Amino acid sequence: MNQTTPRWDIFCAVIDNYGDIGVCWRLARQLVAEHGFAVRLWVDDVSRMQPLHPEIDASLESQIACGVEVRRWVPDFPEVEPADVVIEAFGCVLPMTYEHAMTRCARPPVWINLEYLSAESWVEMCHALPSPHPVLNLTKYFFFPGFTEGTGHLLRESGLLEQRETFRASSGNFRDVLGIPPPNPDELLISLFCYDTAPVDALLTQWEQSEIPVRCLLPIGHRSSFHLQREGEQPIHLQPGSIHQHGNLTLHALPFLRQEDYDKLLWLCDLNFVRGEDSFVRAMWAGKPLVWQIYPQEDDAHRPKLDAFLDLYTLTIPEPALTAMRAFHLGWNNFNALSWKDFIRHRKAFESNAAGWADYYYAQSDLASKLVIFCGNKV
Ligand code: TRH
Repeated sequence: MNQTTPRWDIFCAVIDNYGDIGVCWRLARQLVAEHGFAVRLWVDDVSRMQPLHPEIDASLESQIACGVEVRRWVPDFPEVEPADVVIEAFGCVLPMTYEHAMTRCARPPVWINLEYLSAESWVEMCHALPSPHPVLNLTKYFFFPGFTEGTGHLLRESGLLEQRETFRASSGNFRDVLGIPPPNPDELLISLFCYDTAPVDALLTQWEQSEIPVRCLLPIGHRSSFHLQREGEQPIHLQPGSIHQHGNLTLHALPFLRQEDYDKLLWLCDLNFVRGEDSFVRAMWAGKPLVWQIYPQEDDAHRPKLDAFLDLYTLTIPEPALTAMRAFHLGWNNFNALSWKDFIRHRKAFESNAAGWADYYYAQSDLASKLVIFCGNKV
């Protein structure tokens, strides 16, 4: 690393779950690996990173992982020299001491607020807008991930789809490690990652009665165990490693996988149920049909965001598959009833849509590259 290596600081306050740190950790690694930058990742809850990257030692104040300097973001923030580019992820508030240090720099850092992903049309209008600090002589820029040219695009490592295809050509070892039997063209392999609010029991019941057998892979390590509730029956407790079989459903409870292995799980499956932001985008890159559970907000504030995505995602799906895709998403997000049968009969249309979707967005530049160009023009 020489004197001229660009230095970036990424600040991540973990609100809940894994999405905030999942995105920041992915971006930090990419900036190091593909752009050769010196990146410090400041995280208030380092332990939340550990399931994504098990080599992380949550007890350390500072450590290097994949070339990224991972620092605990403590309330009593140390005096440090600000980087050339400062990213506050998802509107987290920077330490006051750090903001003041930014004002003392000979050339103030480029300050970015990296926002959440949305397909809504207003994103294009707000992307890259400056926001002058009310008191200090600093300007912050909004950077929105998104799907259209006027946004910051999607997070994606270079060569990802080539890696995906290489993995698909020989995934036997990965299957063995997870205890998944060899591929069976007569069954559907499905991964399931969702919030507790999803109608999981209704779905599992429908899978038990499904015409096509379903093998469901459920990473549950993020909870201590998973309770399967059957009407009139005692709850079934699943631990990572346990297999439950009922009717046409076989359910494999898996541990929480490291981020790279979660990608492989998505690449392996015929259909992926994903949630939030990062797993959602990763499922897009898998090029297989996905079902998204959006992060629920009060007063159904998430509904327009869901609708905006569905409008875009179903653009090239012909009727009646389009209506079925929309209806199933609304059901999975608790806006109406869920019908697996009505959904899965359009599998072929969903498959070609998902493959085309991944290829289309793969041809765009990725979020990290757009961010680097944007900040490079400001430095
Ligand atoms: O965990 P999430 O629900 O995170 C959410 C969303 O980002 C939401 O928009 C945000 O407001 C909220 O956090 C604060 O879902 P998400 O975004 O999919 O993040 C999960 C991360 O966990 C992602 O990086 C993939 C990773 N993961 C693994 O690495 N291994 C696993 O086994 C699984 C299931 C997930």
